[in-house]
Amino acid sequence: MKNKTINILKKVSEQYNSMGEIVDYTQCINGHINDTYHVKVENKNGKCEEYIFQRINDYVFKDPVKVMHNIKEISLHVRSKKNECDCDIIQFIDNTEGKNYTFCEGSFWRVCHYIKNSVTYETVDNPKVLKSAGYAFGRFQYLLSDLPMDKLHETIPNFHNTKRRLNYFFEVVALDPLNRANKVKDEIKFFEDNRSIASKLVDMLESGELPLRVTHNDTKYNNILMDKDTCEPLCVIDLDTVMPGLSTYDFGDAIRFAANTAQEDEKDLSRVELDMDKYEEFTKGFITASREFLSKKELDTMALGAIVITIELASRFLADHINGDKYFRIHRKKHNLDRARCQIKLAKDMIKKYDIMCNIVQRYQ
Ligand code: GN1
Ligand code: MG
Repeated sequence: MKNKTINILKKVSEQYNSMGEIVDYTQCINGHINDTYHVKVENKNGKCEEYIFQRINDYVFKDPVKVMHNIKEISLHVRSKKNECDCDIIQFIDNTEGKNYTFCEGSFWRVCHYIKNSVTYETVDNPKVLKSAGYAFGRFQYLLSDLPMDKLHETIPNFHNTKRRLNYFFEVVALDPLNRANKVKDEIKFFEDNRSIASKLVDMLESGELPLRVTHNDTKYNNILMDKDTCEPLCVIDLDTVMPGLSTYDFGDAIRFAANTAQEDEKDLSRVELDMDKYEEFTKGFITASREFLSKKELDTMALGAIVITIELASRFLADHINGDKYFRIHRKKHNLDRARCQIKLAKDMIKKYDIMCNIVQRYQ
């Protein structure tokens, strides 16, 4: 396996000008979709350089060229506003053909410099560091708020169409190809009970109460590279799903991940709840960065966004479990079921805390 991987990485590196010799690599395992490698290269002068090589998952992204087109548009737009950026966004290197991706051995690859002194976190220990993460994601939306939407492709159609996600979930339950739905009846009931809350934001979009904006759509805390020493955001990464979406979902997804007291796949559900200090710090940062350009309705639905996206992701994890784990990479048996249960527990806790969540958003408007 190791040999096969290194050979492919070498072939990819040959498509980049004077990249030098690969001397070492490690696989990064925190993403659920693409394959990511931290690669060390020795250049002609004997100096070590570090890169990130990523194979795009084409089961999930049916048209990687469109994904990379979007990323180019976004990078150009954000870079043209350099003076307004406190936090960078990831830039991929052009290959010898001048493209920001490379086709090699049947897959699409992309390469970027490894950002020195950067780190990503799966959980947050210190609530205070969340304010700057909130600011970074809010600012990201602000910077893209004047990028014409028709410049971007929809890389995964209906990605956060929660209504369709739930319809699909119930179709999978009905098909139950591996006889797994039978064993998760309580979990399925949760989606029956909460189907109407989960549909609310899509209804508001359809009725014109909420606008589409260019949004990130995958605002996990580990999609910001943080400075190892200062814990300040350095760079927003994972731009694959940047496309038209609801601002509220970006806020909500970040809360779902970063304000959970436990990790996304925690098995001990007694450890899973919404940490209100973390919630408040993130909210402070996000709303400060975005209140100028978001509508009152959008701000008023932020807390609901956290509930809706948590239910949505829970349904995606459980559908994938029932379907045989085809979409999200798993690292243990029943991993997607553990993830789904954790998100259900978190969503239930958010529903209990909904009024307090709304009050906090109100405070920073
Ligand atoms: C996936 O690959 P990663 O971990 O950045 C998924 C997100 C989910 C997330 C849950 C394209 O993101 O939608 O919220 O897992 N990305 C895609 O951790 O489906
Ligand atoms: Mg992602």
